[in-house]
Amino acid sequence: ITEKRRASIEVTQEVLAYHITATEEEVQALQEATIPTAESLNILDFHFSDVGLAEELTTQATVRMFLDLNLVQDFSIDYRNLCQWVLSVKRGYRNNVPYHNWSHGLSTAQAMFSMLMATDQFQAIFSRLEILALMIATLNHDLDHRGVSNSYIERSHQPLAQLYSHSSLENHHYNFCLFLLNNSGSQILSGLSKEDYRAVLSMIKRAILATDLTIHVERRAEFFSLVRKGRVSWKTEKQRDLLRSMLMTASDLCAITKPWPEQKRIANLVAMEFFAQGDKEKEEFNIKPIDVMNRENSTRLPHMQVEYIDEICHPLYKALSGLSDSCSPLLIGCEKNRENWLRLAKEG
Ligand code: 5BB
Ligand code: ZN
Repeated sequence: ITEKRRASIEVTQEVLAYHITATEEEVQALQEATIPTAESLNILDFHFSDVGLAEELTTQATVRMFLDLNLVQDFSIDYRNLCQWVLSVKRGYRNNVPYHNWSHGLSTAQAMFSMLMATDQFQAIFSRLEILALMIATLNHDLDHRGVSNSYIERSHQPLAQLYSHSSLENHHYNFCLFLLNNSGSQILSGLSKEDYRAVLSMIKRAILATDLTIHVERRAEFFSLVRKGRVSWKTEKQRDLLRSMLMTASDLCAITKPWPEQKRIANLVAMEFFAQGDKEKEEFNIKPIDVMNRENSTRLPHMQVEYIDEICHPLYKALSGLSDSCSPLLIGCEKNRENWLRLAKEG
């Protein structure tokens, strides 16, 4: 290892730890706060939105999910470490990114929480360790997102693209997640046996990598066919891994299931992020961006949302509802939004 390389690793780690570590006052405030109930935070509701939720309540809501799923008790999670870890995860998201920010991390974890709490079914299928993995994975799945796609990262020859041949971003989100779990004062997994620790990390990694939409589209057919057959036992690790992956994407894409005003608001944030990438592509590579990222196509947004629903969202929520009735509000929300986007697309 060269001196230059050592300097780079050492400085980078120090600076990152500095930026993601919450102040003592922040940690203490969260640790001493009376955490509101799930009902009062509305986190059991599939229609949850963090609009108008005070910043402190977003971290408190996260702590509430870990408490109500009994994760703090079952895995002897040190409460102070949990508070510092949650504050670090929040800091790990970039707030200058319109869509892939802390709000999206929180809403993805909340969607997972509401699915797990809506029925005994998932909690009967999954072990305690799997539930822990799913909650950590959803909350962390887009850490340090820069608002650009894997394809952009590859084409701009960023260091991240040289490290991984595919899913560059998702690999980075997982690495960032691992960094936070190991950071001094936020080691929420220190109560686990060596064996459980290795198992939970491996599940978190697979769950975060599963949020790459390209991977989802490759794997979903197997899930759809299992659900169609019915009466799956979910006993084999392969089946369980597939179900965990599908629940990750269902949580990730939950914006499409929200009440219309919220869906419209979030779609506009996604469009802002896509168009900003398109602008950068025009400027840096002097190319015409793909349709979804080309600002000149902004009037086609309703049409693109209908396509997005038909190709990606609807099949997934349909299959999930087939598996568990408790997920049908997600499907209904998605269908209502399709009608609204279709109406706008026709109005032109
Ligand atoms: C999605 C996959 N992508 C590589 C090409 C475009 N498609 S799409 O045709 O299904 C599409 C999805 C087109 C437009 C879209 O939004 C226009 C505002 C969307 C879309 N995607 N709409 C949404 O409301 C949401 Br939420 C999403 C998911 C965004 C996360 C995907 C990030 C991957 C980076 C490219
Ligand atoms: Zn996401």
